Amino acid sequence: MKRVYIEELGRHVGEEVLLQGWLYNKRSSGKIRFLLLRDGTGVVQGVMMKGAVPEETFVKFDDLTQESSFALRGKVRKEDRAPGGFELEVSDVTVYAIAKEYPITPKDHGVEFLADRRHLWLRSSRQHAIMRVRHRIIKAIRDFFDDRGFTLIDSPVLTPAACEGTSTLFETEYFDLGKAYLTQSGQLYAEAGALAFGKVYCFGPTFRAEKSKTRRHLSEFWMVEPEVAFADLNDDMDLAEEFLEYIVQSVLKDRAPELKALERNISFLENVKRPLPRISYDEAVAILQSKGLPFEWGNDLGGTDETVISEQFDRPVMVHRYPSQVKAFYMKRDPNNPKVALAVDVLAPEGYGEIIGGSQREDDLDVLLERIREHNLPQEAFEWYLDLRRYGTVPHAGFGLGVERTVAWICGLDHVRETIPFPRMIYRLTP
Ligand code: NSS
Repeated sequence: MKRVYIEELGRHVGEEVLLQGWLYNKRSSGKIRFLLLRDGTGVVQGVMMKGAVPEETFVKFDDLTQESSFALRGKVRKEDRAPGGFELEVSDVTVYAIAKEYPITPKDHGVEFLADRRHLWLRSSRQHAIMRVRHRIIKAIRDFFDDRGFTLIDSPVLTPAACEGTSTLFETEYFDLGKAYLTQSGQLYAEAGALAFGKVYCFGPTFRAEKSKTRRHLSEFWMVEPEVAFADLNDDMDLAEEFLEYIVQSVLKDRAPELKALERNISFLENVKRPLPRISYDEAVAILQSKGLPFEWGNDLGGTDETVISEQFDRPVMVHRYPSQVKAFYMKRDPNNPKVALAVDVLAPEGYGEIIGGSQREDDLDVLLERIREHNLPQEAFEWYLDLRRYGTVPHAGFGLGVERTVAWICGLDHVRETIPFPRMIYRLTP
């Protein structure tokens, strides 16, 4: 007999099939028993009628507890009233393992209770919907760059130096070579890649020893970082807006049922079309001050500031040219105003905050050396990076998109902890 998945049932109407999975729920009414089986692709109800199946099959209903593993054989029937549109007329039940009393019941649990049981929580339909959106976002990310001639150049996780400031570095002993750090960003290596291959991206886990307990911060998160040679800040913003449009439209096209299950209001997502608004940091400051916030030029935008700015727009907004004093050492200063860096942050609407950070890079050897000194970074560790300016330096630019913040925004979640299978945060390392 053919083993099929629930999502394929539409192609097997009238056929006898085998479904394998876990008990999602069960109910009975009179002489009818319903077994709800989930198999990771959906949930379907198996229907057994007393007398229509052998008695020993019929009583297996009583043994099955929530999350017990079992198989159903039976005929697929179209049934508009059933969840998913199909049901199974059961002819046989095979029990694999009866589950002990399952800790996650349909009643409401606290989020810490669920987070401690993340390995089981992932089985819930809500987590299922989120992970399927996450997967689709990641596929869109890869497709976008692969289809546009970018080469994937993965950067190392163990690195000899900081990329995004020294205050959030995780460190470890590295044999006889001293300290190694978990990468905060693959950018510096992506720059080497761009000067070798023209257009590249790296995509992997990145680490920040963030002391902040906000709904936007993880200590381990996934970041995709394109880097392009012969590109300036405007090219970078063009790429970022095309990229965001592509991601959001791909999810809208292929994950509508999941967004519906998450009760996501998709009107904001439907607006994510080019061109995205671009405002300078100076204009952002003016917005904040006009709203009565005591914001002073020169500070970085905080979470609340980002929320207030993004609320002025119906789609993501790009804020460019930040004061260089709050930005990383590698960013090029604006030749027309050296107080600001050629940087851009993209803020998601509805208060989701920064999802992309990028910039045009400093391509002049002497200026870069000066920045490394100003930031008190160890020059030896950056010699290889400085070589990129010694040998055929060119204007180049790139950005990093955080996957988890993007998932939170697209799914409409109020915390990044649900956007990654096993979140790592200041107060959570398990499961
Ligand atoms: O620090 S970033 O703003 N920029 C970089 O790391 C650059 N080196 C990227 C580049 O130009 N190649 O981080 C980029 C994005 C940011 O917009 C967030 O979406 C995400 O990475 N990010 C985070 N997500 C979750 N948790 C934390 N702690 C976090 N930090 C950054």
